[in-house]
Amino acid sequence: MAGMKSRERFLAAVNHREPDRVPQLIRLGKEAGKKLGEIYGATGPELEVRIGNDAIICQMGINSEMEMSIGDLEQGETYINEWGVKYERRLSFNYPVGHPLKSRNDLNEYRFPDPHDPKKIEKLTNIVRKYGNEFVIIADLSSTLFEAAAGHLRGMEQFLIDSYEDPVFAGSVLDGLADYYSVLGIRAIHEGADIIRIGDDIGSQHGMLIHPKLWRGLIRPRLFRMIQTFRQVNPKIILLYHSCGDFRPIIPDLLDIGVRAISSMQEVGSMNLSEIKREFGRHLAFKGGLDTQYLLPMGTPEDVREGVMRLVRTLGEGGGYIFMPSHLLYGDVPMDNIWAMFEALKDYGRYPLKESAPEAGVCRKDKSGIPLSTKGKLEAVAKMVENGEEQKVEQWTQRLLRQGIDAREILAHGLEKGMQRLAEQFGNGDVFLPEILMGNKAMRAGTAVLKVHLNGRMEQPKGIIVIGMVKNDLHDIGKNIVKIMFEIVGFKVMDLGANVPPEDFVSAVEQEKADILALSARMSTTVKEIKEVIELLKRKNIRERVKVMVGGAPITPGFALDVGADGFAPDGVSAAKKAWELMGVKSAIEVL
Ligand code: B12
Repeated sequence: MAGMKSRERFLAAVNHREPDRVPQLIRLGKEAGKKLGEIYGATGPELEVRIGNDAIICQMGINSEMEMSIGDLEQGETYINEWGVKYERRLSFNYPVGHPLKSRNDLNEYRFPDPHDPKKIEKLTNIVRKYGNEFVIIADLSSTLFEAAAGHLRGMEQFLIDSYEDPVFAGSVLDGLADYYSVLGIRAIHEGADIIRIGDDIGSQHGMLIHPKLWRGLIRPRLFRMIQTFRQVNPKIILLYHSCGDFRPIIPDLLDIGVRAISSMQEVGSMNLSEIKREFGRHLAFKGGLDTQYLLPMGTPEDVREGVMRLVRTLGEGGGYIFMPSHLLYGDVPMDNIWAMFEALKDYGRYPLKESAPEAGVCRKDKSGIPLSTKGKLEAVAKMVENGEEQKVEQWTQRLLRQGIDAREILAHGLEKGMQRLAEQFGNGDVFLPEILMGNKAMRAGTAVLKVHLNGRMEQPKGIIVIGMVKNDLHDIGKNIVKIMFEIVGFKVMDLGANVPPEDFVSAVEQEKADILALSARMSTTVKEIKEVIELLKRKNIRERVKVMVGGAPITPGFALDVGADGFAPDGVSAAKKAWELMGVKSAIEVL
């Protein structure tokens, strides 16, 4: 099987046979293309061949203009294309900013571009001529329906409203697109394309962007019609469907209507890749999967190696897998990680997979002995908390612990940092309550892992702490972090929750024989409640029996002093250190 040609290798994999190695189709964004282009001295398809791709994709759909250079546009410069869509140059993208179907009536006058136009097929013809013998040629007709209608022709919000308010109109826009792409697809097949790629981004991090029922009503029948048309021209034509994000609910539908391969296999939401391989792997081939959100830009080369190995082993058994990152490679991916990805695919992608190279080795260390880019890994965890990715936070926390990263580091610079950033965004109106709650859940999943880990190393309870939000204050996210920190460093914590009246604090201190009372206030309007609690402790003659710690964003060290508190701390980690100090433990600094 050694020395297979690219074409043979790719087709074997798509047809569920094990080739000599896992085929590759890595797509390059502008900056990554430029960097690699300089190294390899090539551009375009030639560069793709040089980096080892086994297929060439020819973008023919409406979204091809988003990334292809339309002349050399300046930042902010705009142009209107033949669809009537207005694009604006933003960073390295051309964003659709104006839509031709401003009102529903506009559809009556609207003329779709002519799919018979000879220019539409020129690029594909050249690619087939030059590369068709050796490589698989993919004619890419995306964005095909939903994304083309919503993102380009009508505007996302408008089209979503149309789908509910006026499904006949929404259907007519989609029919126009389906007709256009059917003709273009037929021409591509005649021209020699091996695979037709169709698709729209209909998935997000946590599920589908539109309800599967809506997709089944609006999109599925039109895709089916297109696929039937293509099959009439060439019964063997392979249909590859692409969506980013989580689109698992409609995978059975795709199989039903004749799709034979799917991408981009982002492992988010319900896209559990091993389950998907188990469930659909006999009939569907998969392309993509290597994470471009965290792993490639933020992981270490070792992480990337491990990621490639895991992916190839999860999706590659028995063929049916084409290696690719889950999106284009963008400029944020360090070159070291790109090389690590290439190398790892060589090492782990040979069939039979079980006999390819052993597990990735341990992390390389820099001079200070700290694993390379610990910062990047912690940042990745912070980002996951921000995204509310509970499962991922749990897995990564475990993983970082296994890699020898200190639990306290993970807590302070990963989990807590993510939560704090999320809260800031909430304050600015950039995210809303659901995101806050999901972030909170994700953080707790991580801290649960850390707690077990740290408790094992800590001494027995250092003391008892009563904690709560003062009266009228419901902001318990920060307090929960502090509580977890206290527990992690070995305190028994009695949490009274939020909106706690002064009397309840005082009686809990008495009943629990608390060593420390930790009072949290998050609003300028509730900080005065701290004073009330301390006054009541005094009136009950128990002030001297308990240390009082205060905290919360509006609290300053000066305020703490004024109200006669024993300690203040600005965040969870320093709150825990402070608590040890208040207990008279000299080595508090060594604990955290
Ligand atoms: C999330 C949030 C909410 C959520 C709370 C959910 C929850 N379960 O906590 C919801 C939506 C319910 C909410 C409601 C309200 N909110 Co609000 N909310 C926020 C927000 C965005 C984030 C707060 C947060 O969680 N921060 C993250 C945590 C990690 O930080 P932290 O609390 O500061 O905690 C850290 C430290 O302070 C310290 N710490 C905390 N406690 C303690 C205790 C001790 C002993 C120690 C040592 C240290 C310590 O360690 C923590 C960890 O690092 C802030 C905006 C902002 N800019 O922060 C507004 C904010 C706090 N909210 C505000 C307001 C006004 C309200 C509402 C009145 C709004 C309304 N109209 O409904 C209500 C009031 C509800 C109530 N009665 O409490 C204002 C308060 C303004 C002020 N005057 O101070 C803010 C600042 C927003 C703003 N734009 O001004 N809110």
